[in-house]
Amino acid sequence: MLPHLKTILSAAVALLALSGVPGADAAACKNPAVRKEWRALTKTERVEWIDAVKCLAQLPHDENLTPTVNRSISNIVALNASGSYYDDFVYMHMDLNTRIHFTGLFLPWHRWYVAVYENALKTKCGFRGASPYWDWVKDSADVHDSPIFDADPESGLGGWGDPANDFRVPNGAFSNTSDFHLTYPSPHTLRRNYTLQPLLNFPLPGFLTAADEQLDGNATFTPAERDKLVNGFVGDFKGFQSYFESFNGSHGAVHLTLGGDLGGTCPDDAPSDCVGGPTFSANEPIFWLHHGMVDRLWTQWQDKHPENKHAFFGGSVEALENATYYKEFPNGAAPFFNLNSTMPSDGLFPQPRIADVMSTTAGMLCYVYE
Ligand SMILES: [Cu+2]
Repeated sequence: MLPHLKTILSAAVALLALSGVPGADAAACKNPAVRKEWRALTKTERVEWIDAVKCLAQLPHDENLTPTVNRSISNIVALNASGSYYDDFVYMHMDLNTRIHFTGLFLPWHRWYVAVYENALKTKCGFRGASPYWDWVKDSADVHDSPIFDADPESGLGGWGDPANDFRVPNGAFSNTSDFHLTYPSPHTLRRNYTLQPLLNFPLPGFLTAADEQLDGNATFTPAERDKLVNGFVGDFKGFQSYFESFNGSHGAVHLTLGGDLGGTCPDDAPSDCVGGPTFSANEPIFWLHHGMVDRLWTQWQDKHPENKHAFFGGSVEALENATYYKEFPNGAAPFFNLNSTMPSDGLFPQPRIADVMSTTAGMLCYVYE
């Protein structure tokens, strides 16, 4: 126990010294930031977050961004130095796609990613709030008409895309006539394509049952499904992550129900070698709210049982070659990670260790969810 605590503390001190990642009070975490649900924010608070996101999208590319995955593996377009700092965040996720999904890094890396993004909003764009989340469980009965899809040009996330215009979002603060422009995989504006049954004709054979393929996306994030996730899998990190991240689980279903950028579909006018998938999903500002919710459910699971708090297990190599292999290693095959393993940050940030983000109120982090 003691050496473990000691390494967490020394890592926190080292990280603060290096670049002051999240939370000014992180060393002690006496006053955690409170992350709120989008609908609990005042209109002014929504405008502040939106303005900061759009500010990041006006800042220049950071030359420190250094892709680490060979493009024959990542299947992504080349880095585009004319993109914005927001695009750099997207590109890091594109580059690292095969290392941070269906591996043990999924939960800790995305927790870290939302935290460093939130910190960039603060340090580069004057944001003073906390990263919001979208509690999609509240909308499981009717995602299409959720009030989060608000057309207000200053405080709204915008509605559904126009099918006659490549599902480009026509209203809200990130509309196709706003100054929110995206670079990857090719220059375009934000797209959203409501998809009721996102698993129809699923491309990987044997991964899903015929019944799964018929699922309505929202059936995966009902209150009952959330309770099953948060209350179950006691001490079983692999089981928890793989239920959450599986193709018929809530994490992916939210991505695919919103379609467009969050669903990882290529723009109509992208080059013909564009490969869809999870890579450029962070183009969608709702990505940060969605992954806030994913992180929130992980914190709820961690708090549910003492055996969950520090539970961690996962491999470093995606096991997606076939369904049998995937079922054995849904969160990655060997070599396996441990809490001291570092996570990739593509030159934009110091590399965190998994242990640094196992708690949201210790190590390098200092926040709680409302
Ligand atoms: Cu991701």
